[in-house]
Amino acid sequence: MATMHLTRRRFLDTVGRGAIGALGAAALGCAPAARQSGATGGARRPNIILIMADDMGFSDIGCYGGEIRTPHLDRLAAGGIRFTQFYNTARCCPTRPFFLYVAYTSPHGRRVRRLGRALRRGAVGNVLEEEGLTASRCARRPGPNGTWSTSRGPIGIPRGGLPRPPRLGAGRPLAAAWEGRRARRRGVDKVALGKERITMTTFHRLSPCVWLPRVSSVGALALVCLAAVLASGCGGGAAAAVGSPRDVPLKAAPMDDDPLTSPRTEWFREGKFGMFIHWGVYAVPAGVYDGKEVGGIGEWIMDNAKIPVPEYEKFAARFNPVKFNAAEWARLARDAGMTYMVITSKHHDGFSMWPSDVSKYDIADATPFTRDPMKELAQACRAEGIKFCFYHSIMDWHHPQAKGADFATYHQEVLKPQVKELITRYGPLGILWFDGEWIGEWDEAKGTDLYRFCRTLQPSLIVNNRVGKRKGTDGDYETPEQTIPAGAIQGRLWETCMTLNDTWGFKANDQNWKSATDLVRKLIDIAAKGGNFLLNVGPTAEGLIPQPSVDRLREVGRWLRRNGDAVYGTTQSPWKKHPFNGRCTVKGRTLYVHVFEWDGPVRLPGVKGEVVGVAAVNPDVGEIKYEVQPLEGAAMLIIHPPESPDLVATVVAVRFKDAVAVDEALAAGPPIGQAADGTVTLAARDATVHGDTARYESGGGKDNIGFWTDVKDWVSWTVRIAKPGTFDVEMTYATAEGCGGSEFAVAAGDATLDGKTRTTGSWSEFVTEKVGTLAIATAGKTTVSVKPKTKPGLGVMNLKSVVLKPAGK
Ligand code: FHN
Repeated sequence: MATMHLTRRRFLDTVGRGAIGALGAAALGCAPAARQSGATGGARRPNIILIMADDMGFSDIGCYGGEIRTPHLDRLAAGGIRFTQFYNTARCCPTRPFFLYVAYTSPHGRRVRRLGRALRRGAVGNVLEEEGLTASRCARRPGPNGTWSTSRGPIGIPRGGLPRPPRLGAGRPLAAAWEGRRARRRGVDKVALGKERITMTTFHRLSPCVWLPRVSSVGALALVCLAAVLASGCGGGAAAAVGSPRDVPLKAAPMDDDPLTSPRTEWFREGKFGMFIHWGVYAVPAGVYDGKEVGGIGEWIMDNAKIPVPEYEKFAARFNPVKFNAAEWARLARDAGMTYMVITSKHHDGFSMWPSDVSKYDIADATPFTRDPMKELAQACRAEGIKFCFYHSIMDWHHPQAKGADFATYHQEVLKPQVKELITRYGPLGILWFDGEWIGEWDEAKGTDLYRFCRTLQPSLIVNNRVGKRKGTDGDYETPEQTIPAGAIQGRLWETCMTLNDTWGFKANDQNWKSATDLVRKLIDIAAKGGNFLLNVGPTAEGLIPQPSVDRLREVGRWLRRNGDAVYGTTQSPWKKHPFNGRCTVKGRTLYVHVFEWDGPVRLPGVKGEVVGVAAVNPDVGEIKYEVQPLEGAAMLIIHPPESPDLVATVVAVRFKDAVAVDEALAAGPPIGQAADGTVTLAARDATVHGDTARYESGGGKDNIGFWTDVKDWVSWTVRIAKPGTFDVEMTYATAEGCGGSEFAVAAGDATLDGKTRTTGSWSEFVTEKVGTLAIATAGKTTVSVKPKTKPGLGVMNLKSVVLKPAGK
């Protein structure tokens, strides 16, 4: 890559002229095409001279006054990407190449921005392919001595993409930095492009313009500003930085839409990572009452310390968060890479954090604080492009009618009116996150009614499953708490909520903070299972987010800024169990391999489809070497450790020619073998679930297949039998009252065995029963399955394991 030094005056001159050119081009508007089609010979040369230093990746394009490798550019043009006329007989130098495309008001602004991002990631290939254009010659190494050839010949993009501007002191030329780094290894400092030296302040700001009519610097400055306005006007802002989520708007949808695929939940599925905020009166005692530390989570102090209502109300009178700064909270969420924020409007203590017309126990009437923090936060989030959402507790320890027979009054005269206030005053909201639904006064019917009430007020709203009784059909998505499911939750959206330390609400003495590395890896683990991560902060009564939380969130954000593409908008991994210390996610034709710890090469069995490129998402980790070895009709992808792995998680992007495809059996990992005594243990966590309702559930003592409400769903395991024979089949399962009597068949290869469950008392009272015997005559790989036939009750069973024991042993 060449570096050129230009005096500031020359620079302004250049940019000025560049801008004139761009404006000129823009003014020429649609003319360019004509110009293009009208063969350049006759048409007046565009008054923009661009020097497209080849490192912009249009290697195939070739510029430098050289002829454009037309077939390629024409294909680009054919794909609707209008930058042909730039390169034809022209040398020019855009301050931000893509700005120039936008200047052309190309209708493909979004595509151009994607191309921009791809360029930076050196993934031109797949974008051009997505544009239906072949770009075989894009990703190539820089010239032997690290300089970019100035020949008219194409030079490409360093494998692994273009260097991201390292965070250097202002103004330090990038190229030099890039070359410097190489150079330091080689001991030279600068490289040249022909007789010119180019300094690039940021990767895309190439400054030389070597041939344009002179303009005064003031004129140039004015034009630069105009160009900036143009850029912001036309293109809606230049390419979003790599690693940032798409800004998906809230979208309304009919009441009976399917949350799993509805446009209404698109932003949620894209965003992946949110900030949970437990903030309220409980931050005043901060875990201490009567001079004693109160055990348990901070926001439960009223209940844990059995504080009488009048006593607890005194804390409200002391709640005065003068240091609260909504913009700082919203910015922190954005800097952490979070795309939505869920704050407690009212927790179980019944205190309303907004001025409510139906309660005097609120921020306006019960505290000295005169502002509406929820209004300020809603505005600050919108300014940062973060979806604003509310947590709201159905349980209310303060309101006299919120329990027992009076609950109906509380329900109709407080709960629903307050929910309406929240939606209509602070909306449109992203999510209403209900909680406290476990009280006896609440039931499914009320849940369904409240769900419809919310969605009628705001059809684009998302509502969690705690609007009902956390059944698999309640609300729009599941909310595992403080735990990450062992496997992907099939057929339902889900979101793990978790504390940064051991409490949701602020406790002064709780300093048991998770590390940033642990948090990033949890986010990856959750994304690899198709879920969202709602990570909590508990601000102080003054309105400050504890510094340890701030530090960790910022660090998570730094990792996401470099690797976010491998999280935002991804879908779950094809591997249920990852044969390496890490996880995988998928987006389009790219498989992202997130390696937590390198223990030699990563081996991924079962890859199907042609791998067309492997590169680190964050090029700072260096080059990625890989191999693809044949494996039982598919392939084993082997990825070698890079020079400087990311100690948090190294993300490798594996691009496929077509869709990411994996052979499930091979991906499921090695078949389950027999123990020394010939026993085969088939645990729920290792099962492959077929169907949409049944799924593996873990955490909270659970370790079984549950939610098995569809008799068509079934489970299976791949087993390798070394010692064939007859086996006693034992099954460990549980069924609630009235749910026993499900008939099922256990099969191993061609052998089958029928069985019937009985009521065990509850979904967590497991029994182990012998179902019968099965003969497995041949050694080798076979599939063992459990398929229900009938289901008299709500669910077939909760299945913990199936064990095959050599008969008579
Ligand atoms: O009791 C609450 C608890 O205080 C906290 O709000 C969590 C967050 O998900 N939800 C309940 C416990 O499940």
